Formats: sequence, C-alpha cells, structure tokens
Amino acid sequence: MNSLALINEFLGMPPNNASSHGYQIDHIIEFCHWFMAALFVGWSAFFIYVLIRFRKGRQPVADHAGVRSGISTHLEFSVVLIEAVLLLGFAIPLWARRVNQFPPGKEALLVHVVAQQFSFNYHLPGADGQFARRDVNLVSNSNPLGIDPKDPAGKDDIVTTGELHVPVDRPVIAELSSKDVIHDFFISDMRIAGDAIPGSLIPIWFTPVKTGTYEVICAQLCGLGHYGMKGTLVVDTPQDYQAWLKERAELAGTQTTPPAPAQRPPGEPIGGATPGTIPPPGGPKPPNADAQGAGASPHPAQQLHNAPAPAASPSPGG
Ligand SMILES: [Cu+2]
Repeated sequence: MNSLALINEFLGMPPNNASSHGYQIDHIIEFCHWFMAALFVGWSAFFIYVLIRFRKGRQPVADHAGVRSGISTHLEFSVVLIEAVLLLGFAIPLWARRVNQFPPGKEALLVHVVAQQFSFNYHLPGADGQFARRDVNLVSNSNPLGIDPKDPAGKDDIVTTGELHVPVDRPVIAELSSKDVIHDFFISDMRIAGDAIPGSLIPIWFTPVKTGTYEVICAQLCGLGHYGMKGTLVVDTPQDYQAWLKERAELAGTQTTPPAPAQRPPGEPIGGATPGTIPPPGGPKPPNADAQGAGASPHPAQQLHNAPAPAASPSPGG
C-alpha cells in the first residue's frame, strides 16, 4: 500500500486486507476520501473568499446581475464529471464483478452460513460434496440447522457454530440465510459483507490470501444481543485445513450435540422459545410460544428458510 492509504488509516478504516479483491475496495475508498478532502478545502476556501469579497462594507448594494465569469460553471462541471467517472468507471464495474463473476463451482469452497440470534452457524458438505437436506421442522437445540438425519448426503456434513475454517488462496462462496431476523455477515479484513435475510439465499464470495484469524461480526442491529454476535474465520494452509476437516468429521462421529447457541443477554425475553423464535414486538405469537424447551415450533419466518433463492440472485455455481 502506498502513502495514499494514509487517509484510510487516519479515518479508522480497517488496515489489514486479507482478500484478493480487497485492495480495489481500499483504492476506491481512498480515492473518494481524497476527492472529498479536496472538495472540502476548495469549497471552504471559496466560502471564505465570498464572505470577504462581498462583505457589506465593500458591497453595500446587491448586484442583481450576479457572477459574469464562467469559472463556477466550469468548476461545477468538473466535479460532476469526476463523480460520474468514479461511479461509472470504478464503483459500478467493481460492484458488478462482485455480484456477477462468481468463481466456478468446482474451484470454490461452498459453505452455507445460517445466522440466528446471536451467532453464525456454518454448514459444510463434507467429503462427498453434497449438502444434506434441511427442513425447518427438524430444527431443535441439538439440530440447529434442521438437517434431515435420514438423508445419506448428511452423513459426513460438518456443522459448526461461531468458528469457520477455510483454506488460503481458494475462493469461498458463502450462501447467507437467517433463521430469524435480518443479520449481516461482515468480515472487514476480507472486505466483504452481505445481509442474511430469512427466506432468501444470498451468495457472496471472496478469496483469502493471508493465513490468520479474523473477526466475523454481525453488521445489522438484530436484537439486544447484537453486540455479542461475533465469530471467527480462520484461514489455514491447505494442510491445516485438511487436519481441521478431519478433526470436525471425527467430532461429528462422537458428538451428537453441537455447541449451544450463544446465550441470551439479560433483558431478552425467554418464554421457553428456542433462539430465533422471538416474534417482533406487536407481531403474531408463534403457535407453540408457550411450549417449554427445545420442542417449540419455529417462527413463521422460518417456514421460508428452505425456500429456493430468488430468480434474480446471481448463481454461485455459474
Ligand atoms: Cu445479527
């Protein structure tokens, strides 16, 4: 990174970029900040000049003809031109590459990210590359994603809560969805974020280029425990990643209960409902809201959980 990046640092932008596309995001933010800084200085100087030049002492009577030179028109036109170049030449193509040019399905690692109050669950397909069927009616405390135990594709599936491992230098496609309210899967070091919306499957992708441990946070105000909705992304070497997969597969064989979801913060209503089944204030009461423990029926919003992705969504496999 060059000296231009100083302005990003000064404004508290995350300094570490660990993804292949992150420098493009950093550059456009840098450029916008410098451009805004130049505009701020320019307009401030012009404002002060106008205050002095047209003060009452020097100009007691209003001039109804106004400005006669074309300088201000040229300046305004230049600003509009630079903004149009930024938008059409940089921002829109960069955004289009992010949403249209997904890496080929075989090359990428596909992971399902299922958000809930207040944690992120990850579902990986295991060695067979096939995800098990998920059914919202099967969701329980011991089966947070509602994986169908009868589906043979699920025998080797890996489900984790809070921590996800991915190999370095391999594109990752994360398909985001939510069990309850709108969350946002945000990894600042990867320069990536995407909303997790009940009833939608929203794919995002990135390629980690540096091994390490990075913070995942929720970037939508999703409830009283939002502040604690954090997770970890660990970028491993390919060998470490294989070791982690092996460890998780062994754990899945011996452990029947996945890690419990994050505890509700003080003040959050409990009422016996499973996490993610609290209706919004004034919203309809779930059918079994009074049922105690794990058996409570899912919130109506969850009924949409396994709905197919909207046609407009870019295909991650394409
Ligand atoms: Cu959240």
